[in-house]
Amino acid sequence: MKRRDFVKIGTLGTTALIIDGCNPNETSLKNEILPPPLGIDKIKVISTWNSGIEANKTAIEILKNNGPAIDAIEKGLNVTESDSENTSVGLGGLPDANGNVTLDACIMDHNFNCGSVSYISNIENPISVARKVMEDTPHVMLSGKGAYDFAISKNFKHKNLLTESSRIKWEEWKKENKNVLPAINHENHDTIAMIAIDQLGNLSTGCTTSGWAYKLAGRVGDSPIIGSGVYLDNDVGAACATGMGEAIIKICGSHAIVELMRNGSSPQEACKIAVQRIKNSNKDLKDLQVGFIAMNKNGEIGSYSLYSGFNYAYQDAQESKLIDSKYDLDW
Ligand code: SD4
Repeated sequence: MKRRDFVKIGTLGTTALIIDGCNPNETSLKNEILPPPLGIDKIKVISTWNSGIEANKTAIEILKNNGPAIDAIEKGLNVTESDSENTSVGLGGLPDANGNVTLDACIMDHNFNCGSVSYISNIENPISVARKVMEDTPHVMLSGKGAYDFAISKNFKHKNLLTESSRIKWEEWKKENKNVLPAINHENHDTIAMIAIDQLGNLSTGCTTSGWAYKLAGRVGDSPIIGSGVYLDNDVGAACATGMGEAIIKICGSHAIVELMRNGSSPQEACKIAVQRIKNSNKDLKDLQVGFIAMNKNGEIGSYSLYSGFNYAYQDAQESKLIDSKYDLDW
């Protein structure tokens, strides 16, 4: 009998012994990489803010049916993008200073594939356009008119995203605030960033937003920037961000968290260290809210924000709940 080979499958530590046929004269045992065992107990979704609860419900159904995490992310985020009540994402998002709604979104899968659109207008579901950039082009990021034209070429429909109530808010802002930007604080947020793990143990992540309300025309935040708004290494974990994009970009926030997890930090510790970096790298912390969520390869989760008031939605096969994030400072 030849050597018995035992195959260790990835980080799951599963051991498989395959006997090749039953002929005693042909007693070869051969190595074969088996797919890891499926596990409905493995699936999990986390999303920023309470609007994540509804998005997670759509995402978890996909995962329960053994769908891939990337589908859960796209379809889950579509829910929030199409919710006209959410004034920070997609339809109904607050416009820029000129009254134009411009959107940022990105998506990343377990094989380092990623796609992104920034400064795109008149397309309700930018996360789906980002996925098309990832899958149908050799590029990672399309922006502005190019991103819009690409979306139209892929049969996305032109749509006016400025709802009547968002238009009225913008008119009031112009009148009352003399063009001073509202703070990104506990009252002005709701960008959705999501992480999902599927039955095969693969992670995906994505983020979609209309960005900072009444921003200068042309402004792009952290949300479409791979490494800032989201990052993922399937051997380690994933992280994503909400809050003031300018501060998140400066420390490549989501990438920093994944690297911290690679070096042994728990998701919670890694998010906290990233927030501390933001605290140390900005002199004026007034109104500077940032929040991170993270999940490692084993499905452990964590979060941290600079100020109180940040929460995130958790969903697994059994339960859905809103978790108050740990934080550094009280408002
Ligand atoms: C941005 N990070 O455009 C986004 C804003 C945000 O909750 O997250 N708001 O900077």
